[in-house]
This record gives sequence, structure tokens and C-alpha cells, in this order.
Amino acid sequence: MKLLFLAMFSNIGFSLQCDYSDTQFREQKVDHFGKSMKTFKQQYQIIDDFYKSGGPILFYQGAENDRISCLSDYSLAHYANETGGLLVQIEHRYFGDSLPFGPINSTLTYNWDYLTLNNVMMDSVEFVQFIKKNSTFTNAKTIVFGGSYGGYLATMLRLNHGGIFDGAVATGFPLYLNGADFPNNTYNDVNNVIQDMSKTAADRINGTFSELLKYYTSGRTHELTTKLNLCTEPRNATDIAILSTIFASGLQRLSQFNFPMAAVANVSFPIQYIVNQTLHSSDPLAALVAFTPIYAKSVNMAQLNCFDWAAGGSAGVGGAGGVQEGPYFHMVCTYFPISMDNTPENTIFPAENASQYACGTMFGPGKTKMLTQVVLEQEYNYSLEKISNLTNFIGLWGQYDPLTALFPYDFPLKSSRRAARKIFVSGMAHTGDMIAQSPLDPDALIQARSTIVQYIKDWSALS
Ligand SMILES: *[C@@H]1O[C@H](CO)[C@@H](O)[C@H](O)[C@H]1NC(C)=O
Ligand SMILES: *[C@@H]1O[C@H](CO)[C@@H](O)[C@H](O)[C@H]1NC(C)=O
Ligand SMILES: *[C@@H]1O[C@H](CO)[C@@H](O)[C@H](O)[C@H]1NC(C)=O
Ligand SMILES: *[C@@H]1O[C@H](CO)[C@@H](O)[C@H](O)[C@H]1NC(C)=O
Ligand SMILES: *[C@@H]1O[C@H](CO)[C@@H](O)[C@H](O)[C@H]1NC(C)=O
Ligand SMILES: *[C@@H]1O[C@H](CO)[C@@H](O)[C@H](O)[C@H]1NC(C)=O
Ligand SMILES: *[C@@H]1O[C@H](CO)[C@@H](O)[C@H](O)[C@H]1NC(C)=O
Ligand SMILES: *[C@@H]1O[C@H](CO)[C@@H](O)[C@H](O)[C@H]1NC(C)=O
Ligand SMILES: *[C@@H]1O[C@H](CO)[C@@H](O)[C@H](O)[C@H]1NC(C)=O
Ligand SMILES: *[C@@H]1O[C@H](CO)[C@@H](O)[C@H](O)[C@H]1NC(C)=O
Ligand SMILES: CC(=O)N[C@H]1CO[C@H](CO)[C@@H](O)[C@@H]1O
Repeated sequence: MKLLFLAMFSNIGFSLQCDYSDTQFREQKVDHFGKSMKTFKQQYQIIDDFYKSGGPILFYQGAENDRISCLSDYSLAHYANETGGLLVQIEHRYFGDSLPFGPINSTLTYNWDYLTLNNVMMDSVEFVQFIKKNSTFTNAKTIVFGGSYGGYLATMLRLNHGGIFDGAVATGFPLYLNGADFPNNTYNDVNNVIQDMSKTAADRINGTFSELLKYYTSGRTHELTTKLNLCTEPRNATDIAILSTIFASGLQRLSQFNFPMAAVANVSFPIQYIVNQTLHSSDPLAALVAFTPIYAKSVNMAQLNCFDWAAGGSAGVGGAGGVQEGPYFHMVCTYFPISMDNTPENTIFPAENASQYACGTMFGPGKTKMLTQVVLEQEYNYSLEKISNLTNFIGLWGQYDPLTALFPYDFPLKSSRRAARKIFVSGMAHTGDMIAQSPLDPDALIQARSTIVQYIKDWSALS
């Protein structure tokens, strides 16, 4: 059975109380290439609290979030403080309050014509030009930062608009996007993450999937419902398969967001937590028993007193992450065609070929067309060789981040400190370096942020 289970690529805002009072709006062209004369209001933010004469512009590229990012939750505030930088961000068009055609009531009828990679890049280019109109910043170096999809954009901006973006720090982004063209997959990576921690726990997690099925075949679904505190009882093999897929994709997400603070789960380091709980119990279902209560809010925020697997199975992933799904999936169906759902044979997870995203259902049959790898290379310079040849570029990937599997290469080692550099961070989850420091951060992550500060100083010619 194929089950659509949607991946999330968001930097998670941890602070519920963020001061957004100083965000502003400016008129932005709906189309930068003359196909529409309309404008819309695009949200942005300029934080000059840290700015010192001669400091760089640190530009945070907005991504798929449903509201403008809270920069005080991000390490960028720390980088600005360390380098006298002007901290700025724009909200991505079609997201949050930057909607060209008003609220998105229906993905089928909304006008998506101007949600293109070139329009998104031009928004950022014109925003930097707008900031530089202030003579204080005209000669400042501009460094673009982005994570995940935003890291893809940061890389694209450095590749295609290097005259505007003097440097880029991109984290947790994929090189290869189209699952159909590209066999590497993220479940191999998560399989390694768990096997590396404990072979015993990995074997037990593997066994959990067949154990789950046994509860159904031996008529014990009522017992299962009580044991896992499920909101509704699974009735048939399809229901069990949904539960099984939520568990597999949930483990993938727990690894992706294996942060030192509670994020998609309500515990720190949720992957270690699951492994620990699995080792401490002789119950063959232990991993799943540990998983359901900590993951409940990720399947249904509104139903925290039981595990609402039925909601999680049908509606993709709600909950933590703050991703605005309509526009995000439009990008996934057009120019960010990422797939991370394939599960090959010989891992601890049940093998499953990824289902295609339901682009036709969401946007209308034939309405969306994916860019191929070849077009990305030819028209947007998005190739390993061109990224390797960039100067003033660092890409970061972390041990727990499944997206590490989607950039399985290193850049050539060169003597120049300006050469593109890949930095692998032990103990880091998805985009962890972009998140503000927290007390349980591993040393390697603290070091990575310090390395980024050294690069910002070098690229900005600061001492
Ligand atoms: C900025 O750096 C100074 C000096 O290291 C430190 O005392 C201060 O707390 C920092 N402020 C912020 C907001 O990080
Ligand atoms: C979308 O819904 C809002 C109310 O929620 C309404 O004011 C608006 O007119 C609708 N827009 C379209 C294009 O249907
Ligand atoms: C230029 O930026 C500085 C620092 O943010 C600000 O104080 C000044 O008012 C700005 N000038 C103009 C003309 O906007
Ligand atoms: C399985 O049971 C669910 C109720 O839990 C029901 O909605 C669904 O139609 C059933 N599927 C099949 C294939 O019988
Ligand atoms: C997992 O167990 C180890 C060893 O008992 C312990 O040091 C660690 O803190 C535990 N981690 C979590 C996240 O529970
Ligand atoms: C996580 O939250 C669930 C639901 O509120 C709760 O049942 C569970 O005990 C919590 N787990 C931990 C480890 O705090
Ligand atoms: C997982 O379990 C299955 C049997 O259910 C076995 O065939 C497979 O080899 C196991 N995978 C790993 C990685 O141990
Ligand atoms: C996935 O597709 C490949 C190639 O068509 C096939 O060899 C493999 O058996 C399929 N795996 C599953 C689990 O369906
Ligand atoms: C990127 O591609 C464009 C053509 O689309 C080309 O003009 C430009 O020089 C390329 N930039 C780099 C850095 O290769
Ligand atoms: C990358 O740099 C090498 C060495 O300078 C050069 O030979 C090669 O043509 C460059 N590749 C691209 C795609 O620009
Ligand atoms: C690590 C790995 O399997 N890398 C492969 C991913 O897919 C690309 C494209 O097919 C191969 O070139 C890599 O070797």
C-alpha cells in the first residue's frame, strides 16, 4: 500500500512569544518578468541593534514557514552580535502575510503562476538593493543564510546572483531532488543513525513492525488500542499499515528533528529516548509504546490525550513545524521536487516505494510540472561542480539529519579559505546550526556556530 506521508522541511521556531512588532511591508512586483503589473505587500524585518560601522548584512532567506521567522530564536542574532552585522529577513512570497492574491482558500483555484524560483530569487535581490539604498549599507557585504529549502535558495542565490550575495551559509539542503531520477534515500541514513546507536535496539525496532501486524492477525487490536492509547481502534490490515507507516516516518522525523530541546516530540533527543526505552523493556512492542506518547502532538495537535493515528495517516503531517502546506507543495510539485519517502530493502523499516506527491489532486491535473535535474543544472547552475567551484560558500549537514543522504559528496579540499566547504556536524539534527544555542547542545554544534562566525568575519574582511 502506498501512503502519502509528507515530509517537513522547516526551521522550527521554539519561542511562542516573539516580538514581531518591528516587521514592515513593502510593495513587491507580483512578477519580476513583466507578465503582471500588479504588486503585493511583502513582509520584511530589519534589526539594526547589533550593527557596527563596516559590518556585513546578514540576510536570512525566508522559507516555507506559515509566518515570518522569529530571528531571536536563530543563531543569526548571535552572528550579528559577534560581527556587527545588520540582521535582515524577508518573508517568502505566497507564505504567511506575503500573499499576492489574498488568503489561500483553495489550492485548486489559487493563482500560483508567480510562485517561481526566479521570482523568489528576484524578491531577495531587490530587497538587498532596497536596503543598500541607505548609504550606511551601500558597501556592506551581504551574506545569505538559509536552512533546508531555504538552504537550497541560499545556494541558488549565491550561484545565480553572486554579485549581490557575497557569501552563503546553507544548511541541510539537498543536491539531488527528484526521487524518480535519484535513488539515494533518507531511510538508509536513518537506518544507520539507529544501528549506530545500538544494534540491539535497531533489531527490536525492526521486529516491532511484524509484532504490530501480529496484534491484528491474532485478533488483539483491542489490546493494542489500550496499550498504545490509540484514539480509535485499528479495524483492518489497511489501518495497521497506516500505523506502521506513521511509526516509520515518525522515526525519520524524530531523527531529522533530534534536537536538544523538545520540538516534534516532547522530549529532548527523541531518537536516543526511543532507543533507550527500547533497550529498557523486554516487550517486543516497546519502541512503539515509547513512540506514541511523545509523537502524539505531531499527528494531531488538537488530540493530545490519545494517539490519533487516523488523523496522521490521512492528512499528512500537521503539528509542529509551522509549514504552510499549500504553497510548499506547489514548490514540491514544480521547482523543489524533493522526495524522501522511498524505503529500500534491508533496513530496519518495511520496504516501500515512495508514492508520488498528489500534485494533480492538489493543484489540478496537468497544472504542475517538475523541473528536471538537467534543467536545474542548465538554467540555474545547480550542479555539484558549480557548487564546488563557488567561493564564500559553506554547506553544513548533521549526523541525525536524513537530508545528509541527499548531498552525499564532499567539496575538493583547497588551500584557499574562500573555497566552498562542506562541514559535517556530529550530533546535529536538521538545520541545528541555525537555531539559537541551547544548554544541551553538543560541543561539535557549538564549534560549528563558532566556525560560521570565523567565515563571516573573513568574507566581510573583519578582523
Ligand atoms: C552580545 O555580545 C556581548 C559580548 O560578548 C554579550 O555580552 C551580549 O550578551 C550579547 N548579546 C546578545 C543579544 O547576544
Ligand atoms: C477567501 O476567504 C476569505 C474569508 O476567509 C474571503 O474574504 C476571500 O474573499 C476569499 N478569497 C477568495 C479568492 O475566494
Ligand atoms: C539608514 O540606516 C540607519 C541604521 O539602521 C538608520 O538609522 C537610518 O535612519 C537609515 N537612513 C535612512 C535614510 O533610512
Ligand atoms: C478499514 O477500517 C476503517 C475504519 O477503521 C475503514 O474506514 C476502512 O474503510 C477500512 N478499509 C478497508 C480496506 O476495509
Ligand atoms: C539514554 O541513556 C543513556 C545511558 O543510560 C543516558 O546517558 C542518556 O541521557 C539517555 N538519553 C536520553 C535522551 O534519554
Ligand atoms: C509527552 O506528552 C504526552 C501527551 O501529553 C504525555 O502522555 C507523555 O507523558 C509526555 N511524555 C513525556 C516524556 O513527557
Ligand atoms: C528486519 O527484519 C526482517 C524480518 O522481519 C529481516 O528480514 C531483515 O533482515 C531485518 N533487517 C535488518 C536490517 O536487520
Ligand atoms: C520498488 O520498485 C523497485 C523497482 O521497480 C522494485 O524492484 C522493488 O521491488 C519495489 N519495492 C517495493 C517494496 O515495492
Ligand atoms: C548561471 O547561469 C546563467 C545562465 O542561466 C549564467 O549566465 C551565469 O553565468 C551562471 N552563473 C554561474 C556562477 O555559473
Ligand atoms: C570548476 O573549476 C574548475 C577549476 O577551475 C574548472 O576547470 C571547471 O571548468 C569549473 N567548472 C564549472 C562547471 O564551472
Ligand atoms: C551514496 C550514494 O549512494 N550515492 C549515489 C546517489 O545517487 C547518485 C546518482 O545516481 C550516485 O551518483 C551516487 O553514487
